[in-house]
Amino acid sequence: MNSNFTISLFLLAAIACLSEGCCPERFMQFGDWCFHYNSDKVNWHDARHACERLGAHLVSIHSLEDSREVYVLWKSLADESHTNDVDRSFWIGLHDLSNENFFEWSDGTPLNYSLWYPGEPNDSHGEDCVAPYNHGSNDSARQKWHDYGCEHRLPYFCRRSVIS
Ligand SMILES: *[C@@H]1O[C@H](CO)[C@@H](O)[C@H](O)[C@H]1NC(C)=O
Ligand SMILES: *[C@@H]1O[C@H](CO)[C@@H](O)[C@H](O)[C@H]1NC(C)=O
Ligand SMILES: *[C@@H]1O[C@H](CO)[C@@H](O)[C@H](O)[C@H]1NC(C)=O
Ligand SMILES: [Ca+2]
Ligand SMILES: [Ca+2]
Repeated sequence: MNSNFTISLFLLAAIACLSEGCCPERFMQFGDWCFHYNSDKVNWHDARHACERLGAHLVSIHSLEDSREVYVLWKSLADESHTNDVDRSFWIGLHDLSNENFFEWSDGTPLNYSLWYPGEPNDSHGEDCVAPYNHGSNDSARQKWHDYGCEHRLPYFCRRSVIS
C-alpha cells in the first residue's frame, strides 16, 4: 500500500477518535465508555480474566444511571426471553472473595453505591460473586444485584474508557 495513503487513513482514524472518542475492536461505544459483551457463559474468574486480556475490566456500577445504562444495553443484545431468567444474567465486577461480606469492584473503584435485591446478599452456600438478579416483574427489580456462586456460568460485560 502507498505509504501516503496509509498515513492518510491513520490521520482520518485519529480525527474520528478526537471528535467522538473511539473504541478498540470488539468494543462498542456507549456514552463515555467502550463495552464488550460476551454471551458465552463462563464462571466469574474466567469472565474477569477475559476482560483483562482485552485491556478492560468487568463493569462496575456507581449510580442508578450506570445500572440502567448497562441493563438497557444488555437487553438490546440479549434475546427477549432472557429477561427474568437468573441464569441468563451477566457478571459484573463486584465480589467478596477476599473478605466475606466486604464487597469490592474488580476494577479497583470504590463501592460507593449499591443496588441489592431484597434479601441479598445472603452468601447462600458461600456465594462471593455478583450479578443482576434478572428476576422480577419489571426492569427496576430485575437489574438489582444478588450474590451468586462464582462457579456459575454467565455471560459478562467488560468496560474500558475510550481511547483518547
Ligand atoms: C463513586 O466512584 C466512582 C468511580 O471512582 C466515581 O466516578 C463516582 O463519582 C463516585 N460517586 C460518588 C457518589 O462518590
Ligand atoms: C417493580 O416490581 C417490584 C416487585 O417486583 C415492585 O415492588 C415495584 O414497585 C415495581 N416498580 C415499578 C416501577 O413498577
Ligand atoms: C439466597 O440467594 C439465592 C440467589 O442468589 C437464592 O437462590 C436463594 O434462595 C437465597 N437463599 C435464601 C435462604 O434466601
Ligand atoms: Ca460471600
Ligand atoms: Ca444470593
